[in-house]
Parts: sequence; structure tokens; C-alpha cells
Amino acid sequence: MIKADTFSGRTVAVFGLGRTGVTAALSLVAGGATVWAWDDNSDTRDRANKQGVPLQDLKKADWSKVNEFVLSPGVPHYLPSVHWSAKAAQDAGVPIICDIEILAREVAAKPEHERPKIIAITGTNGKSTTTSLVGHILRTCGKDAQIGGNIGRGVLDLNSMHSGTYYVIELSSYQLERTQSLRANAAIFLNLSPDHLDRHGTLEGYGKAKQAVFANQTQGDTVVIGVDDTYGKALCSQLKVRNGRRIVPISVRRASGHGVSVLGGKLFCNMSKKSIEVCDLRKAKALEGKHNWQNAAAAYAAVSSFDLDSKEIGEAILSFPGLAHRMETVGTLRNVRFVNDSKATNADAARQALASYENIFWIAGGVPKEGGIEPLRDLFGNVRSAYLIGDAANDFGQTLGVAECPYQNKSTLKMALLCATKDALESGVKDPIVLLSPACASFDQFKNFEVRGDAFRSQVHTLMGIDETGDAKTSVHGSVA
Ligand code: UMA
Repeated sequence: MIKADTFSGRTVAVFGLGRTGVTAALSLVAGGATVWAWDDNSDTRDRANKQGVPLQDLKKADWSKVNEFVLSPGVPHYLPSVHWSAKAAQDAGVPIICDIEILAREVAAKPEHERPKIIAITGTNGKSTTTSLVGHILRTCGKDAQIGGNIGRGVLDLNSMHSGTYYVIELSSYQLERTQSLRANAAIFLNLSPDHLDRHGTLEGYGKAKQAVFANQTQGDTVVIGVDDTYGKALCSQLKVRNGRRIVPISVRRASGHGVSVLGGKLFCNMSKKSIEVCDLRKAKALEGKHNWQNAAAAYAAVSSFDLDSKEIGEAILSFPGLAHRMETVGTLRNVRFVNDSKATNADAARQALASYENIFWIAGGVPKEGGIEPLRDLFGNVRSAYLIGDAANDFGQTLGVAECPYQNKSTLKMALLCATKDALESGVKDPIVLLSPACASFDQFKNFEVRGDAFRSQVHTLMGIDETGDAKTSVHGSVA
């Protein structure tokens, strides 16, 4: 755990006792702060209290005594409506921060030569894969890399820092809008497309929140920007005007001067005078698809700022095992491959998998985002049939019907999987893929996308006759890829 020493003697209110709140509260207590923690859910409060989190009903608290307010990223302080705790803090003039701000202050408080390195990753899609890949490369190259943030582990839960630590942090717009002091030695901005607009109001507001990833960077720091979308391209030109940092554009569409690009599947570094071929990404089994090539280019650009050997980085990229719930092959049954892409919670994220395969038996649905699957219409040609679940089933069915793409409404994931598997096995097409890529949030049927993906994986294993330990128990028609 990272102790929040810079908060010693201060009174800090903490609201939301999920992954962020509990780790922040424990870190603050360990650092010597007085902590007043609360959550709307009484079971959650009890659970946190058993872990050592001191409770205080913030509805009745004297906010004039509070110095700072750590508000969990999922709880709004402005749009779509201000949470009561944020309103109380705002009325009392108490600054609202998050756990990333605490980490940033701890790092800044160290003398320069004792500071760990920070690699911060944001963007609408690809954050988790890139974060995980950066961590994998650094570890493979012998560094003490620790991965946290929006990827699922609160940053204050990471091991305490030393000068050789590399904190690889995935950052959401929710976290960035409550972070002021972060200085990333390397900051990656992958891409931007409409998401979380209920929280940020407009695409501009969303993009502005994400741009905080570059705040406080100085000479010697690295900026990595995906320039294949219009937002990233414009951002790259704007940042170039402000000198000091090394700016590395990344592209999977064209050779970018002074940048990193992927051409014909090969990763090229053009950052120095001589172009270097780093590796052939077509050999990276866990990085299928152009979107993953962009992730690989970004990861390369960021880690190469730490004087690592490009050949070693290339080898590490090829050995990346991939990320759970992101185009994760969870099994095969005869010629049918099962792919878990549960993390695709919006149409833009689902686009990656739909564009990467042909002959897809597509399981989609859940809680839809604005626009549904309409933006994916150009990819329906890759879909043999769709199996729709959850709240979105009727809306998605209409879109598919108009596009003359076959579909069936199924009540549950299990039913959808059974029908998709039967159809795929009987289809006679080459390399059929049963793909869970919901283009929806999971909350109507599952706690979160991880639980949804785990359910899919376990149901696939049941179909294959594999028990939870991975051992074959009945007749196995295929093998786990
Ligand atoms: N709560 C209330 N009242 C409310 C709303 C929430 O009391 O009105 C409480 C809940 O009872 C719960 C807690 O707040 O106990 C949940 O807080 P949270 O939603 O911020 O979730 P955490 O468990 O702290 O997880 C957060 C991130 N979640 C969100 O941003 C929604 C996790 O990202 C992140 O991994 C974790 O911190 C550690 O950094 C998840 C996510 O969905 C993966 N992120 C979004 C995304 O990727 O699209 C941004």
C-alpha cells in the first residue's frame, strides 16, 4: 500500500467505498490523516468498516472541518446531477479530489532522484490493453512495473514506491477531472470518440477532462498521441506549439515522421533519423486487429523513452499474453472459436472485434448506449447471425432487421451462447467465431463487465466439457486456444 503521508494531520472526507474509496481511506489513515468515510449503501459501509475504514455520516458532518474530499470516480459532482456529498463539499468550499491526486502528491513530495516513473494512459478505447502491455514490456525488460487505476486496482493499493518503480496507470476521464498534480513521465492519449457524455456534457468537455493527462509535464517527459482520429491529430498540433516535451505521434494508417507507425502489420519506430523495424505484429497472437496495433505502437513509444533496447521491447510485445475480456480467446470447439470481448461496453469498442473477424456469430446487448449499434452498420457484413440479450434486444433487433442481418432475441447469455454455438457448428463456414461483444453496459443482468465475461468463459468451458480448474472432464471436442 502507498501511505498518504502528505495528508498527515488533515481531515479528509471519503465518499464511495468501492475499490477507490476503501484503498484511499486506508492509505490516508496509514499516512496519519483523520478520515471520515461514507457510502450510500449500508452493506458496503459495514464491509469497509471491517477492513479498517473509519465511518462518519457525511450527511451530518461538520464540513467546515474537512480539508479535502476524496470522491469516488463513479459518483458525479456536476452532471448528470450533483451527488449530495459533492454538493455539501462544494457549499463548504472543500476541494474534490480522487485517489490519483493523492498518489501524484506523494510522488511530487519525494526528492527528484527518489521519484518513481509514471506512465499514464488514457483514451476512449484501448486503455486497458495498452496499460497491460506497457506493464508487460517493462516487467519483461526487468523493471519493477506496477499496474493500476481504471484497469481495476486502486492506485493506492499498489506497492510503495522507490526510485526504480514504474507506475503504469490507466486513467478515466472521471479520475482525470479530479486530478491536478499528476506529472506523467510518459503520457499516452490513444483516441477520442463520444462516451460518458452524460458526465461531461459534450465531446469537448470529455476531451478536455482527458487532456489533464498532459498537465505538469516538463522537459524530458514524453507525450504519445494517436493521430488517426481528427481529435488526436488536432491535439498533436496544439501540443507541438508548446515546447519542452518529446511529442510522439502514432499511426496505423501512415508513416509518421518522428513517430511510431504500423505499416502492413510491421511496427516501425521513426523517432530517430534511421527508421527501425521493431517487430511484426502479425505474429503477436494477443494483439489481433488494427486497433491493437495502435495500442502496441503507443506502448512502444512510451516505454522507449526509458532507454530500453528496441529489440527487447519488440520481443516483449510478441510475448504479450493479452487481457481478459478484450478479444480474449476462451476456447475452441471443433472449428468454432469463442471470443470474450465483454469489455466492449459501447459500439465503438465493439467495432474493434467486429472488424477483426469474418463469419461472426455475435452475442450483443445489455444496457444500450446512445445510438445503439447503428454506428456498426458497415460491419454487419461480417456477422452471420446475431443473438440479442438484455434491455437492448428490441432496439438492436430493429437496427439489424433494417440492415437485413439475421438475428434472434434470447433472454439470457446462456441461451444466446447455446444457439450461437449450434448455428456456428452447423454453418459450414470457414473459421466461425462465437463472439461476445455486447456494445452495452452489463448492469441489467450482471454486476459488471468482468462478471459478464467470466460467466461467458465458464459457460464456454462447460460446453467444452472442461471443469473450473481447466481439466477436461467429459468428452472434449476442442482445446483451449
Ligand atoms: N456509490 C454511492 N452512491 C452513489 C454512487 C455510488 O454510495 O450515488 C458508491 C457505491 O455504493 C460503491 C462506490 O460508490 O460502493 C462505487 O464507486 P465507483 O463507481 O467510483 O467504483 P470503484 O469501485 O471505486 O471503481 C472505480 C472505477 N469505477 C468507475 O469509474 C465507475 C473503476 O473503473 C476503477 O477500476 C476503480 O475505481 C479503481 O481505480 C471501472 C469503470 O467502469 C472499470 N470505469 C469506467 C470505464 O472504464 O468506462 C470509467
